[in-house]
Amino acid sequence: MPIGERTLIMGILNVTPDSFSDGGQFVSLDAAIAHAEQMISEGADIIDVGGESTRPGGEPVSVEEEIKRVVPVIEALARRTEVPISVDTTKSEVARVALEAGAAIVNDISALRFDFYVADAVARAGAGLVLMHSRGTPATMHRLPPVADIMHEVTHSLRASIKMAERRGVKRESIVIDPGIGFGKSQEQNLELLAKLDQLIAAFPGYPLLIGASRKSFIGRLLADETGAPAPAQDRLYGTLATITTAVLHGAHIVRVHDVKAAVETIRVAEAIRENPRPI
Ligand code: 9MG
Repeated sequence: MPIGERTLIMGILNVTPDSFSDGGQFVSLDAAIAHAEQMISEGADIIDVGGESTRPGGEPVSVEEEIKRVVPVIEALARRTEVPISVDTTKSEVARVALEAGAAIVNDISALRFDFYVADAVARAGAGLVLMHSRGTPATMHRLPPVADIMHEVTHSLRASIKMAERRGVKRESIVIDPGIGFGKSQEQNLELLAKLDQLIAAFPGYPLLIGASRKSFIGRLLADETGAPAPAQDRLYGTLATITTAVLHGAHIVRVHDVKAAVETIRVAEAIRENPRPI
């Protein structure tokens, strides 16, 4: 993939009945394929297929159920498109079957904490691996007390995950890191991570960085109405575009988004500003 030449876009395809911002919309195979094709036509570079909700409070699903949700979608997409498909899973059995079905990347929101055999499946397939920082599990992360120093926590934890991945045979150039915006972080810590992305990138030379802030709750809280009620997920697009601009200006390599067309346009403008030969 042309990592570093331009900011790549990972389009989100949730095939879950309960995802936080588009739950249930793309559960049928036809609807999922149509949505993926729409995102590809708008400029998605990767399609991320997830069969288990990772929203705060989300309940786990069985290996069998997750495979039943993601594999038919991955098989159908792999037949139709050259665009790389990633599978959003923390389970080695799901990763293995998804890679056989045509996925090229595993997006692990536990960064191997839940099941380090994910790394073996990735290494065997010569696939890519996204290591995302998180704390606890999706069911518990919103109840955890915040850590004192989030930059230290994310850096330390991702270093351990990278070491584990490489020890189990994943090539250094196949790994992407991700600070996991919204996963076991306080409101201030989500903002701090975004504001200090350049420091995070500098701490991991040679590892591309992915940011996923699309429609997340911290944006809803920033855009709360006069009663204090957070903005609903469908009203978080402009807030999301601010996070994409920030990510591009700080040098992120990949953004994970729901709204591909809006992200493409935002990235074009932000990159032009970043590449301006005459900075003010
Ligand atoms: C599955 N998923 C939900 N949020 C995510 C994020 O921020 N990054 C990655 N890599 N995956 C995510």
